[in-house]
Amino acid sequence: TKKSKRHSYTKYNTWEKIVEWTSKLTKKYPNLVQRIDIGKSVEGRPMYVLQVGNPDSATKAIFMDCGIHAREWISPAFCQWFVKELIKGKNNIRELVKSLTFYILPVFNIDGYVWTWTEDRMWRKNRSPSEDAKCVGTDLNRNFNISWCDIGSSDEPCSEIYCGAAAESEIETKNVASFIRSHVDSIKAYISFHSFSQMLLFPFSYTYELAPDHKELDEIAKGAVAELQGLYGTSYTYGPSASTIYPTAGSSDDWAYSLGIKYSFTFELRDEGKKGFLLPQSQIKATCQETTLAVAYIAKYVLDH
Ligand code: ING
Ligand code: ZN
Repeated sequence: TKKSKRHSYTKYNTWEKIVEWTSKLTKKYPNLVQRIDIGKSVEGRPMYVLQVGNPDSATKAIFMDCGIHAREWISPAFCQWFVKELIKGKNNIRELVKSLTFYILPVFNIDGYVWTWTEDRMWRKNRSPSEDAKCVGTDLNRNFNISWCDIGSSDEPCSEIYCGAAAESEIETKNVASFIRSHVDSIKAYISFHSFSQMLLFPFSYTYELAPDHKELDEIAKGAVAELQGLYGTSYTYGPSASTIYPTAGSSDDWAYSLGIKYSFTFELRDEGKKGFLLPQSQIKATCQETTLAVAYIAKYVLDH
């Protein structure tokens, strides 16, 4: 018999390892974890959302995605870690798992992620060929249907921030958007994980105007960042994406917000740029621990409001 090795949460895992992990989780925790196939990537890989927590569809839900950009490896590592935390259900997390449904997409841009393991570590976009150019890939965080391709985007297929042929032109965007649309009544929060810069961002991204819920989002971000910083003193800034990082149209957080999902956040995880996308594995654990505190803070707020 084959000896099953434990999943490593403190290493970067290949897509194959991540798939195997999702499959084992659903077998080991059938009452707590469900694996939902929300559609295939361009190259045909299945996009799995893990549903963790209260299975009642009337329960408030939180949607989280990691790895929308291929090279930001700490992001999928965080989603894996966070699922483990939910399953362990220790301390303050226990209440969250009982009272909320978490939908977690550990790798949004799977083909791109595989590409960073096999061909080009610094790849960002997905792997869809464009019709009239030699260049491959659309920036999935410019492909959502909100002020599409207006600002901080490019209509040039060779650009790193190519917005695609149309809003939701990419199958990965469409799969995620369709899933969220079909669960929009229960989804109260949307949280997306990127790296790097150590920031907690919220709408708007596509305009410098303040969001209608700015004050509340700013308060939540302040509290979440305080939790995060309390653990290891990691410095974080927070605020609306447009003024805190840079303006961009077609991003997932603005789109989710436009759908009525008020609590919409984007994390830019460690570091501040020293290692950047090549964050050493030795920092995975601390990054995930501190980020878990911030996410738990947001989740608790959502539960209480
Ligand atoms: N940064 C994000 C990007 O898509 C961002 C910044 C976050 C823009 C949220 C809009 C909304 O460019 C990285 N590192 O990808
Ligand atoms: Zn990113």
